[in-house]
Amino acid sequence: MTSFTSEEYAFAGTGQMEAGWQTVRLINRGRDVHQMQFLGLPPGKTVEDVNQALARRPGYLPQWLKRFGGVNSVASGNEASVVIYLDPGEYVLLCGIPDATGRPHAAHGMVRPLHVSELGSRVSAAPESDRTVRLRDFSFSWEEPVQVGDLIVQVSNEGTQAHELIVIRLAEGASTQDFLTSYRPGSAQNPAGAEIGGMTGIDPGRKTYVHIDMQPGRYGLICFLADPVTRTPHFAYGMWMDLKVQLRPGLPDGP
Ligand SMILES: [Cu+2]
Repeated sequence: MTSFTSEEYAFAGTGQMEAGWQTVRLINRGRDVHQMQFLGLPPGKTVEDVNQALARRPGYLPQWLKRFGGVNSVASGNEASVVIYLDPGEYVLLCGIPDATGRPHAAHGMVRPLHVSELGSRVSAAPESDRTVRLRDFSFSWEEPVQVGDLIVQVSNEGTQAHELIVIRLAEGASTQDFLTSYRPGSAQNPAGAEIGGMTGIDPGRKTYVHIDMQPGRYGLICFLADPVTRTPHFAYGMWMDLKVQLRPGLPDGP
């Protein structure tokens, strides 16, 4: 497991990892919600090119970046982890969550280079997953009933554009639509719920894994990524979902 920490506005952690399946944890020591995206740089592109693109169009990541996933939406004082497959090459680690003015934290310095070396001698395997959530243009599919417990959920992108998964633990009586309605960039508090992690953007065809601690209650799944042509966020096309998690009736309470 490789751990990173986030605060306003920087990541701390290693600058070098090995290729293959890697468990990545983000510990958020900041006040704001943060994420850590693993973005592959194509040959000839540098971190400076990413910074320049963000300076020109703050809200949009360049389409030439390869999206490998990463830890999404960790609230202040919390941590979350994912398992993602890294190819050898050069990467940027970046937080694309907007501040109150709509500028991504990346524009304040949450951009960091990472070198991924060739596969090491230790062969890494994909984890066994308890559940699969499929990302499509533009919906989530997650079979119900949802199990209770610390789950390893496979997140696979079966769409034609990049998608992300943000998991919200909803407040009593609130829905995912309530969360979206009361969502304000840069605000750490949303009366309708709190972010508990998820997977940052992954390219079509990519499979990743996220740890989610599912307790009885209600959850929301949201994709905030924008369509590259229309600039409309995917949730506005229907890419959100309400999930209910309950203990299975008829089973005795555990020890
Ligand atoms: Cu999406």
